[in-house]
Amino acid sequence: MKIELFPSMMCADHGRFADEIAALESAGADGFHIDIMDGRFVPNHAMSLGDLGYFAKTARVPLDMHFMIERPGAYIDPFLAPLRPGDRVFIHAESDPQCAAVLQRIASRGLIPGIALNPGTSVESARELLKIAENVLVMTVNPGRAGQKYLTYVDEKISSLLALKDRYGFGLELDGAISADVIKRHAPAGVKGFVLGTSLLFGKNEPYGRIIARARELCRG
Ligand code: S6P
Ligand code: MG
Repeated sequence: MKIELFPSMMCADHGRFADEIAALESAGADGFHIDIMDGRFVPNHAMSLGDLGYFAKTARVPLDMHFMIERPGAYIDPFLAPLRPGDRVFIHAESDPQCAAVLQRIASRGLIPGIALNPGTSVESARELLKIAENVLVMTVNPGRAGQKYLTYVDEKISSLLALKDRYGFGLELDGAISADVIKRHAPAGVKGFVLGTSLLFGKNEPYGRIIARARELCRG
């Protein structure tokens, strides 16, 4: 199975987005992971609506939008407006009492609806949403910051989701402290997408192309 690799652009050089986009696209990135935070759902802010507009205009690959905001049903619309058909949108299952309706609204705009699950959120509590989400983003760190440690207790949830993915028809993506070892363990089991941040891709003094090619190699062995 071909894996999909999404550089997390909150970890990129914010003063050189044009160069970063060009370098990562020619390195073979499958899309750009854009973290939107509201300072309430998580105690931090990451990328802005302006950044998102720039990526939507400039990137040739899909955007992989991760909304860590409270009540996306009330606040997400201005962020959906600049997106292109086929861009992927994740809202957190914990963030809105009407997640199903928000996912439906996302899909009605030609965007790909997905749910994100915090490390402390069970599969059971989000079971119905699995039927309408096309992708599930499993947080392997508590959301809000880059550079944290991988939470190994989430592995059990990843296994449970892998067992359900064909029945409900969703793809699995992991976000948080994704290293070569994490890809090597989870890709052969059926995890398709990986968000690459400081653990594997950024700040390594090595060309992005070489790192991305090596990550793909891990799954061929
Ligand atoms: C975290 C955010 C993530 C991070 C990513 C960074 O709240 O959702 O997308 O940007 O985890 O990667 P790393 O390797 O620094 O953890
Ligand atoms: Mg993220």
